[in-house]
Amino acid sequence: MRPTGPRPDTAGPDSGPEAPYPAKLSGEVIKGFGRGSKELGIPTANIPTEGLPTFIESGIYYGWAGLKTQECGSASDKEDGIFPMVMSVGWNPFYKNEVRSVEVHIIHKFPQDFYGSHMNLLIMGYIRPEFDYVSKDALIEDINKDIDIALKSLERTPYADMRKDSYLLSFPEEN
Ligand code: ADP
Ligand code: RBF
Ligand code: MG
Repeated sequence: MRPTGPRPDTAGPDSGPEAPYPAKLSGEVIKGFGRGSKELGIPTANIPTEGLPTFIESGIYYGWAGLKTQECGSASDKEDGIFPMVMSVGWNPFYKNEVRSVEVHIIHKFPQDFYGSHMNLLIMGYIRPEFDYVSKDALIEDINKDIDIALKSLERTPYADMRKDSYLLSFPEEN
């Protein structure tokens, strides 16, 4: 169960990410459990667990995500396809999953789904381990706090600067 008490406002050192972060991960968005993360207001783009660096243990992470704007439908002039994200890696103890999953909630409102899109991730730091919860509301409350922590953490200059990393918008060649 999640320990009680207040949570910090940011995660990781203010001076900038320390090894092994920033860590790169990419994959194609696949169908998840269809459990309705969306209905909770927290859709998660799932990617295959293959290719996950071995040092990424189960837990909650934050960072930057890069998508093709024409595929996620966010092609306004201001938007370049790079968004803040929170990522859950593990077994979802609250749901007692039998397979490990990697799911990314992108902190942005999209007009359409983007299953099949290639997603590039720069994992900037670790927030917390996975917990079991007394209720769905308690889980949602913690996810919303993860989102606040991610946004506040990414505002810090060394973290904000990495938004410009060309890796985020490098996509495989189309044939
Ligand atoms: P699934 O169980 O298939 O993963 P979800 O209910 O978690 O279904 O919804 C995830 C899908 O919603 C993603 O694959 C993506 O296409 C879409 N989506 C829309 N907005 C977002 C967002 N802000 N973050 C992540 N995925 C989103
Ligand atoms: N599931 C858990 O069982 N325990 C967790 O601590 C947990 N934390 C999460 C944190 C974030 C930022 C996200 C995006 C998901 C988390 N999940 C967790 C996964 C959640 O159960 C999953 O997205 C569900 O499918 C929501 O319906
Ligand atoms: Mg999902």
